[in-house]
Amino acid sequence: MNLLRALTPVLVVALAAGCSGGPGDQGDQGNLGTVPPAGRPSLAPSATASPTSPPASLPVPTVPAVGGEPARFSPPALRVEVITRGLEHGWDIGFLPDGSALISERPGRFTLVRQLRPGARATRVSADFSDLFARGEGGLMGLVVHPDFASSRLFTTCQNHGPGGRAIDIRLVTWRLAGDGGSATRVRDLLTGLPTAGSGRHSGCRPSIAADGALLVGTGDTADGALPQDRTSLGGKVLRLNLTTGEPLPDNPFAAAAQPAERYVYTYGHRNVQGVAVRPGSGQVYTAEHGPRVNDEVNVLRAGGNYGWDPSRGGTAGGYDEDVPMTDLDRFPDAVPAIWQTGQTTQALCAATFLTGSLWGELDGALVVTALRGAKLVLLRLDAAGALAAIAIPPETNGEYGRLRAARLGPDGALYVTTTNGSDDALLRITPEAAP
Ligand SMILES: [Ca+2]
Repeated sequence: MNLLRALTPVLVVALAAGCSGGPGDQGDQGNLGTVPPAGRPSLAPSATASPTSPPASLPVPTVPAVGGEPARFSPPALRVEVITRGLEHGWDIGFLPDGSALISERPGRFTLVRQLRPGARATRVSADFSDLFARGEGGLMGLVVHPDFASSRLFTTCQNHGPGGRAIDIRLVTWRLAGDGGSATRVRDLLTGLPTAGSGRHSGCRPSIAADGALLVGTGDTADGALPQDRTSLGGKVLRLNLTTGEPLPDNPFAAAAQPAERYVYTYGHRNVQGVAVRPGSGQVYTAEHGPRVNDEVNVLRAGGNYGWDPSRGGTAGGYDEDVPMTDLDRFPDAVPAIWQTGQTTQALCAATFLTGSLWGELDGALVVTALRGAKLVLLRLDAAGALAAIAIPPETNGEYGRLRAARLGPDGALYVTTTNGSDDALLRITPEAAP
């Protein structure tokens, strides 16, 4: 209980600041939680579980959950700089070869930040969002810049599609940015048919590019209890596809499935995945996932793995029963336990990315996760095999900036984070205080 005792003073302050509100993405900020792990895999995820290696029939190992609190470490002091303000729910950040950053904002807006330093000039990028369905948690969401952007000027977003205000689906859309950065035009719908809710709830949706160039997409279950365990639905999954063609990759775990949607599925049994991070040098992929009122999760992905969320209780419960465990090992003994759960309060974990480079000193290699409701960054140190070794909450970003959403490592090695409080949101640049 040492961790709990250490956090108690902060918890009291956070509670005094008020912590009402619903679960997940729409919750209030300020609820710290206790960061206990609900599970620690005794069988470390294999470093060979890369996106390129698994055969379709790879069995998911049985990994017993072993409770226990993680070790805590004291992070070095961080410097936080406000690069720009005036954003509205900055959802994701893409870095361009000219040193600028492209930000997607949930109501349906691209903003180009021309320099990555405080006081940077931010300009609007005109784009057609006439079909965007921006409601609740849905709208314009994640974004990836294509690796060949210097020649193609392509980037791909994930967004709710609903012309005339009627929710149709969530889709991946590829855009081309004009040479002057003043406008973006649609090139193609890369993938359509991701389910959506009329409320916008649990829309996901985080694209990230894996080490092998595959596009990985974390999706949400749209608060439909049947979807997470239904491998023929694209909701409540991590998808894996070709960034150029939109086709599922031939070495996906269910590539031979009769139903075309299932061929995209890399992992299933998820609730709402909004963080997808590729561990440098290992090919391991980590996700951050919203829990219900408890147990947000950080997971390491295994191709074909079931992550154990089933609010339909095997189809016996109608609707969406959120009292089931985030990883239901009774119903799915082969489900893959999280490497960390937030415990009895929700942090509303959102984005995830790895800190890498000598700039970060002792934090080099740590996984950083943003929290919406928790309004903080969480740092996770992993061991060589990929299991959680220790955890820290930097005080500089604990409540100071409100809800934090996007997290991407910039070309300068600094961490860039967006706030998501709804008005005058900021792009933050975060580096170790001791860095030059
Ligand atoms: Ca799970």
